[in-house]
Amino acid sequence: MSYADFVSKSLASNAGFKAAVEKIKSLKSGDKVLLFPHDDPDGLTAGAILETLIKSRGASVRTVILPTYELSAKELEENLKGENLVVIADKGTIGYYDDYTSKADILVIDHHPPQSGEINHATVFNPSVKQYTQTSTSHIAHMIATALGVADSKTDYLALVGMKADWAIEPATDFVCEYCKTFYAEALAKYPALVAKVKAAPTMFEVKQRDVTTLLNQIGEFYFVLSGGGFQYYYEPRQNEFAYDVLKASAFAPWKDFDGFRASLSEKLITAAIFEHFRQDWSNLSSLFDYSVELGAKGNQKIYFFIGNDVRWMPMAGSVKLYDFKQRAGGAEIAFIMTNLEPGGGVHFSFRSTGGELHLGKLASETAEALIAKYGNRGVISGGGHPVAAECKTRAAGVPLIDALKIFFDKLDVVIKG
Ligand SMILES: [Mn+2]
Repeated sequence: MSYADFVSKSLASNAGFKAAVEKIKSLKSGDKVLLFPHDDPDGLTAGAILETLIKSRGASVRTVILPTYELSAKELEENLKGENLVVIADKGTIGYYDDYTSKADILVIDHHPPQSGEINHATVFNPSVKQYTQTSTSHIAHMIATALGVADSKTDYLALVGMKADWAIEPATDFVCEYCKTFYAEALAKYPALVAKVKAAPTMFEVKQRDVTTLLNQIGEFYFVLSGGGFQYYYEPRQNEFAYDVLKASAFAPWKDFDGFRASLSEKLITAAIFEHFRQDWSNLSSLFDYSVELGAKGNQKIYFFIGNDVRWMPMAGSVKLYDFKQRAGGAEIAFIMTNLEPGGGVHFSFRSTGGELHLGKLASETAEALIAKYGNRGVISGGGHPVAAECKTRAAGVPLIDALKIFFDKLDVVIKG
């Protein structure tokens, strides 16, 4: 099947897709749109594609990039200035977004599994509403661009960067999620230099092997670092907005290598400084994780624990370190629980495993629920994820570290023994 066929088949079978396309199509000159993309690379690339689409209809668009995942009612109210349409991209498919339809027309473009109830009034294009579908919001935005006939090499490139950063594709190991297959097969033929395997320093995406990478992985890591990765790991203030501007200003070219890509950027000096700072922090992390302790086991799975203060890039570096632990443990499955006390006092638990009995997403969401039961602040405190990768954060909810640890270890104890 060609990608064009995949898009027309999806248009016929997914009412949300069709409605999203109609909504964008109905925009005309004079219409005003407010766009909220998530501040990670997938959200930013999806945002850049959606901006292009909206402008192609003659409407104007204002993009607001917030350092949060869920869009709160307060954030919407503070930013809404009479726009007719609000587009929420890669910021979850969340039941209470329906309440926002009393303020404006709401269009949700997303790929995360829905949470906190159903959306019945807002328009939603998210293939995961029916059943969990691995993809990225950049790919969803690209499907809309294709349906509207405005996809080009820049939108292709943006979609690929978002797909890579959200793990929907792993060109260095030839993994492609089912939903992205037709798009990727054509991109592979069109942009061979982006996805060719090269011998270079492994990026944060080289988790399962460390021998080869690709230019797309390098660019994905670059924007991950520049944006703060949705974790606000900043070296400069408001780096997420800066990353979005650099991304939009960067014209796509068939770069030969990473140096060629970096030489094409609009902000060479600042982006280079940020990236070098990251490189230093990253190289320190692997040895820092050597101070982790083995806490216990769940079946055949060994559980490692780390705690630190202001440890940037902890979840990504932890994903890489896992395989180091696994090797040292003679190939046993590993769960790695990392804890970071963030600069503002928030506690961040990050969970990664190579597989095994512990369901990390459940552990993260149960920890979050226990924290919310005591401290309220639902949405500020949040937690959840997949069986092998999950996060739990207290952010500005004022949870003392010692309490967060007590609540977490109670849960872990129950889960291990349970
Ligand atoms: Mn995403």
